[in-house]
Amino acid sequence: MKQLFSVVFAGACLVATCAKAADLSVDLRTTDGRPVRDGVVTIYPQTGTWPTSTPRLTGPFLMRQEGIQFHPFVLLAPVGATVVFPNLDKVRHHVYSFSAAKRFELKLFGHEDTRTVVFDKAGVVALGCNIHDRMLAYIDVVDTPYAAKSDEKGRVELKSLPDAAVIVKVWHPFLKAVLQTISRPVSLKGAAHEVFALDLKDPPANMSGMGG
Ligand SMILES: [Cu+2]
Repeated sequence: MKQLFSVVFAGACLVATCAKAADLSVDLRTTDGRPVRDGVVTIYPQTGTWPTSTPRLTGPFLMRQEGIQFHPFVLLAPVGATVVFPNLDKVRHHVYSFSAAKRFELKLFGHEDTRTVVFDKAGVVALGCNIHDRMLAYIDVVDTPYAAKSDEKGRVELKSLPDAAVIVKVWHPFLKAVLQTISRPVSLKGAAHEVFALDLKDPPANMSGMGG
């Protein structure tokens, strides 16, 4: 979907719409008003593409294994990022993904051992471990420089965005929606604030918790 978007609208960003001036804060809530952490907000132009931009998401990008869990539960990374997978446990892990955006496996590796994987395609990569079924985490590989993850208060802050008509997308692994994503058009100018109510399904029963 994101790829299609880029191809269809591959073109110039009008200079007038690309002046950087807007700040956007987004609050992610459950339908009964509780804050939702680990949601990812991405911003795309309604028409055209962002000009060739400096990626704002800077590494290192780490998905560590500690306490028989992945940390963080959701990692945000730009297309092309090299993600490091350090094992801080005394047991071995066998990390894999069957997701279309990146299929890979890191065969058994042990304590204080590290592997790296390059994520070269946008999309969500669900991670598991062949040894420990309850280990679950996600890497959201994004193709926009304007992206951020919600904190424990459900808050996302994006500074110095272009003044432009944009699509604000929200992804959360447990969102009941196609591709676990909902979106809304927003006209950015100056300071803007948006609230999204997310209808979430329950996490898998055997999940070992959402590591920070
Ligand atoms: Cu494991």
